[in-house]
Amino acid sequence: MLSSANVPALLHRAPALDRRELLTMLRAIGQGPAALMLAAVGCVLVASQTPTAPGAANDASGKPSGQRNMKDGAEMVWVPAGSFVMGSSEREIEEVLRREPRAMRQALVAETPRRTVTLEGFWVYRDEVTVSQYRRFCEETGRPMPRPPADGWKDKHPIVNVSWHDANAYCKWAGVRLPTEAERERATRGTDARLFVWGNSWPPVKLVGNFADISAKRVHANWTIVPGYDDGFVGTAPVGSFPEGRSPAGCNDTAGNVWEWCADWYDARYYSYGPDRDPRGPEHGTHKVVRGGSFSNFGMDFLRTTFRSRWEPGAISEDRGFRCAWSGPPPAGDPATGGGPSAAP
Ligand SMILES: [Ca+2]
Repeated sequence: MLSSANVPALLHRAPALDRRELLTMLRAIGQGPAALMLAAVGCVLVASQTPTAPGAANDASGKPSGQRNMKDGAEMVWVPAGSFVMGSSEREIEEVLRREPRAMRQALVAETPRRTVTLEGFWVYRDEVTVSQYRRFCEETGRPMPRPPADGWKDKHPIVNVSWHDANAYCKWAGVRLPTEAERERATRGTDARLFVWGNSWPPVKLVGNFADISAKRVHANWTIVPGYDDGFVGTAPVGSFPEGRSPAGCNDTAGNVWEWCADWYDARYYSYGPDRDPRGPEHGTHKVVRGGSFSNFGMDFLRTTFRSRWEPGAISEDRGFRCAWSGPPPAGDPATGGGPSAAP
């Protein structure tokens, strides 16, 4: 059974499901003609686009706790070099299946084996890329804005309906890159192997992100929601609306709001053979990794720090966007580099 996703996030469910299976399931669970139409919209593929925007120089803001990318104004946080626990053990997967019986074992086993991964230090955007930031990219490059979501564009909300190619082109324009899957998990999870970005409690005991909630159910009566949870947003929320849910690294909205594209190709078996140092995904693939869950998700399986999903790189959805990363110099005083050079490039 499908559990943790309402339309359109339902389309993120299960690597093994193709579009026809999803539509069949949608009919089976009675989401109705409107949902089918929305699902069809979510499935639209956009043509592949070759990134052409040149990389741009970054400049430092001088802030000791972070750095601003002057190209798009994004705040970045520094994640120091080191090791963290990535993925889940088989015992942890069994526990998730016990607590969330609607979860799919087939999807969760891709998180195994749990292992210790070591990364170089990196910068990562504190927030998801916003509509206003993406609009500026489009204006400067002549790229068309994506199709707007049902409730229209709102400047401080995350950009959506962007393909992996769109996200990658934005990153090149901004002089940065998409995070690897390992960086994305490290930026969310920290170094204490927590189950959720806010800790280990389920359901959340305070407002920690934008999920399928009581507010959404007032509009979408047939949605399943996080039990007893009301974040106040039906669709996307302005980025950074939930400081209580900020990750140990300092990133906002790493769980919920929108799914986020990662740089890596997806392989369900990758953890069993990928390197333990700076893994970058398989060399080839058909789907790109997406992470984090969205405003449409309600299950503990999807909203954990370790959950892996995927989508074709040309596909767009109203609940999928991205954030960027950067391999720039560390900030002054970074412990891993013994107080290295200033972050100013
Ligand atoms: Ca919500």
